[in-house]
Amino acid sequence: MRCLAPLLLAPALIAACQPASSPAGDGPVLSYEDAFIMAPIGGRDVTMGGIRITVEGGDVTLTGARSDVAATVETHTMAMVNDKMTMRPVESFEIKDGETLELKRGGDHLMLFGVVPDLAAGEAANISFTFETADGETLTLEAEAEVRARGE
Ligand SMILES: [Cu+2]
Repeated sequence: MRCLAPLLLAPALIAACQPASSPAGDGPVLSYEDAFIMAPIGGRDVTMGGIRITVEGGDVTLTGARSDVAATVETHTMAMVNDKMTMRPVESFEIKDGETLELKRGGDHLMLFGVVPDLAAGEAANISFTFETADGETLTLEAEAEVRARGE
């Protein structure tokens, strides 16, 4: 948790810790937009979500995600199998310096399992992403996701 030290020394630096970044400003800096989770339909406890994550200042690898509203969050990709689009879990996604990883419906996406039963459109939910930098450091990105209804 590299944000803690400067945060304790100088409260003014709190802003520098959001989004996740190295304290000294060197190393990769992550930002995000359009984080969402689809409201589960028909009482199901499985749904998908998405986000756009951009990195500046170095390559990172997205190695995991979790949320308070789901038991587990997986990263999935889509692939053609026997002429059918199917999805499968992937261990990680690499994001090159200056590039944006887009997780969305119909492409690479987030899959949430064991979703809390009362999650409804219009609510907000957290998604916490874990990254590894090229020199083996761990970064986290705390995203606030909008819960969306089908068709939005
Ligand atoms: Cu999936």
